[in-house]
Amino acid sequence: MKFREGKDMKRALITGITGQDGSYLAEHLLDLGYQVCGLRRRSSQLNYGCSEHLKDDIEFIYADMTDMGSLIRAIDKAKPDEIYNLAAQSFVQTSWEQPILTSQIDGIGVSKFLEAIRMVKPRSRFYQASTSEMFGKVQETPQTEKTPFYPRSPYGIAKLYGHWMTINYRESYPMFTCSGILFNHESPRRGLEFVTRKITHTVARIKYQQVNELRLGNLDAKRDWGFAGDYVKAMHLMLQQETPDDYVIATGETHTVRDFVEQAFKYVGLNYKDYVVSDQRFMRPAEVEILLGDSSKARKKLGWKPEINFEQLVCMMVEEDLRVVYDEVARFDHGNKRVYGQLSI
Ligand code: NAP
Ligand code: G4F
Repeated sequence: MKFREGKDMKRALITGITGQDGSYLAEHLLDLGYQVCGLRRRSSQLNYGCSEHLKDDIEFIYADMTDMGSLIRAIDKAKPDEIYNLAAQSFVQTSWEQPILTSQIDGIGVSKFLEAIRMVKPRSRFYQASTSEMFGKVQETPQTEKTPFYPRSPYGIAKLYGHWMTINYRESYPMFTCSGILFNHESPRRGLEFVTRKITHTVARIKYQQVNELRLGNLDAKRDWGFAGDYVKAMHLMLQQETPDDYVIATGETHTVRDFVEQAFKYVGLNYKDYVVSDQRFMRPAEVEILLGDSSKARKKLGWKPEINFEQLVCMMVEEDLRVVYDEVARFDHGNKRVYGQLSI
């Protein structure tokens, strides 16, 4: 399929289109008949990331969240009815190593984007990818839209700034700006450094005897894990309402990292205790111990609910990684064995 043209088609601009959520959202909007433009940054390798399979259906525009001129030009070129800001330095651990870059992309970048929209196309509707990480050291459980924030990482703090700027713009100007406070959501497209994908990918490598251990940090941390494909539908629904608002998106179930590990190993008939090794390198300077979301507001007002549960999510991810690793093994069997070493992420 080629990039769609048509006068009456709705136009969407997605930042972070090469990432996990950007790819699922692009698929969803294309299915709904949107023209989709995606913002991507220049890198030494041609990078479509998770949206590689959609590259002929999307109009890509080069821009960077830290470069306001490029954002202005991107909005002018895309002329979007809806804008989804998913771009971020999204890995919490890295935010301690690169706190300033994280603030510039995830915090100030949102300001730049909102200003650019106000200047170029103030009538377009705006979605900001806020996060349960803003609850941090949780002040109540479960967390709702009214729970006070207490971020515990440079990432959470930068995101909280972007969250409040999004609210401030709709309170200051006649702009339609929404924030989705999304709890952890995963998929086979999740980056390999995030704990769920690290687990399922390593389980597959253990199954195919490429490695013999899985090094992890805090196994007691609890997360409310859902499926990314379900969560992007909520983003779209938020921008179809009469008035802009903020919504918690979550499953309402929480599980420890240990639960995830146990389930993933069980799926391939192994006992996690024989393979998991505790490694200080993966402990956080300040941990978010528990996240559990109450998405009643979204369920009532948006009519949204998750379709995939925890067990289905783990199965989906392990199954896909078994396929991925099988292909890797088949491809590299004749040559370079280094690809099978223990990942250091
Ligand atoms: P992801 O896979 O890490 O994708 C992040 C995207 O942001 C990538 O496309 C990346 O492009 C882009 N990006 C990074 N820095 C940029 C910059 N300076 N300028 C332009 N683009 C930049 O993240 P995700 O899991 O899809 O998450 C999407 C959004 O939701 C993020 O804002 C994240 O913080 C937020 N969020 C995620 C979750 C979750 O559980 N997944 C929960 C709550 C909120 P490159 O490919 O070039 O690196
Ligand atoms: O998978 P994680 O790295 O995700 P985290 O930190 O919860 O952040 C994700 O969800 C947020 C929403 O709440 C998003 F905003 C954010 O962008 C990202 O998508 O870690 C989950 C938990 C943590 O408690 C961590 O300490 O797993 C624990 N963990 C234990 N061992 C590990 C490891 N995490 C990673 N990445 N690697 C480990 O080896």
